[in-house]
Amino acid sequence: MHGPLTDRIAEMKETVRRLARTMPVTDMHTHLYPAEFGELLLWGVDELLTYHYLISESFRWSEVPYDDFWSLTKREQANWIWRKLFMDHSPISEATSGLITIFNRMGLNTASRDLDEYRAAWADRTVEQQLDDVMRIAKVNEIVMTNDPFDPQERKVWLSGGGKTDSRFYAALRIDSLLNDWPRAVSELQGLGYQVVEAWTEETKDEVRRFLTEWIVRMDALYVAVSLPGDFGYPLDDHRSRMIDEAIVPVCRAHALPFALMIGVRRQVNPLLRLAGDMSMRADATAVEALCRRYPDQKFLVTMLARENQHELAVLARKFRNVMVFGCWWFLHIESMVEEMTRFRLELLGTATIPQHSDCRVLEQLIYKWEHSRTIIGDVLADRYERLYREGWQVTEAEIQRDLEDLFSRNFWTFIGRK
Ligand code: HDL
Ligand code: ZN
Repeated sequence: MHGPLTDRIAEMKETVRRLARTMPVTDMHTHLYPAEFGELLLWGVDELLTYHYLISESFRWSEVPYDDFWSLTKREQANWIWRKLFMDHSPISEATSGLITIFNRMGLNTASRDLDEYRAAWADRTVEQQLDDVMRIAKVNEIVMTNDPFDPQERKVWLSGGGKTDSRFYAALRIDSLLNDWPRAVSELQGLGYQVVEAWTEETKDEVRRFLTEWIVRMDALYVAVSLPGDFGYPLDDHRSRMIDEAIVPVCRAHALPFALMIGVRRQVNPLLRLAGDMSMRADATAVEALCRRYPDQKFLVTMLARENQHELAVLARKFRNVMVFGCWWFLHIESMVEEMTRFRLELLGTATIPQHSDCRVLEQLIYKWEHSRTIIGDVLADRYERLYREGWQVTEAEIQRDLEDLFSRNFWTFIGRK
């Protein structure tokens, strides 16, 4: 590149924007499934409108009893949400504006605002067609699922030998109840034929390790994952620390799998909202610090839910190379937070981070969640390059491509030791 510095910077920024817009993504945490999982894969207009983010936003404009809403059919719920969040008020939140982006990218006439027109446009589409089109538009090549063996619908697919017919999808073994609801986990495990009791006996430890091993192998899981409340502490003289030290970490190490910690949830602060009733809470990063120090050869994928924890988590990743910070999770998956977090993550970690995952629950959300994130991540990266240009250091297009591939895909696969 030659010519005045300002021209070269402008040219670089356009290159970054173009490559960021088209770079294939590995989406390393979602709640999506391939078609063989049937109804577990949510897609279509009414599922998009009854996404739990939109349910909670709708109740801000209504005094109706929660149960009146829950007694409606899904179509009636969708109509109510459409009226509240799109007709009576402008759809400017991340989740509402994202739906308009989806409709527009999928070729629907967003000017008509006609919900039945949108439903009719997709009425004859198959889930396979929608899956192919959405992944193509979103430029998402690989999707990592959230797989819970205690979910009967999900378990049925795996126990019938299924779960791996679509090579675009990968499994992550999710074990929340082992750590957060042990009495329920004991009951579920007993029902699955594992000889466990609530007391942490040697036989129970062996059986939990057997459960983890069998499901890691059955799913070919890329990592083991758990969400934890903000008051998660480690090490403590408690069930969680014993489960982590004597079952989860030993099995993860035996299979060279990362353990993904998603910390800072306060579940069901408003149970009347059901899935929409969870809240964020500040967490204690020293728990992650203690785990990394105790297990330097165990890899930890870590994301936290409170904004207040983000900077210290990025600093922690500078101290422990067995931590990989990932994503702008849940309430942080809004453009202002993605920008803020991506900026100080790149300033503290360079490109050694996984800046985003989608956390999608409904298929078509891949389109807006990744379009918004790509743009922001690209623009922040371009700003970092601009600083170099002003010091006489020019990046080549190949180097921009490499850095974006690291951020959008390669860092994940390298960290988990695959590819
Ligand atoms: O626990 C999780 O994996 C969270 O992502 C929850 O599923 C949450 O309800 C969600 O959908 N966040 O986007
Ligand atoms: Zn999630």
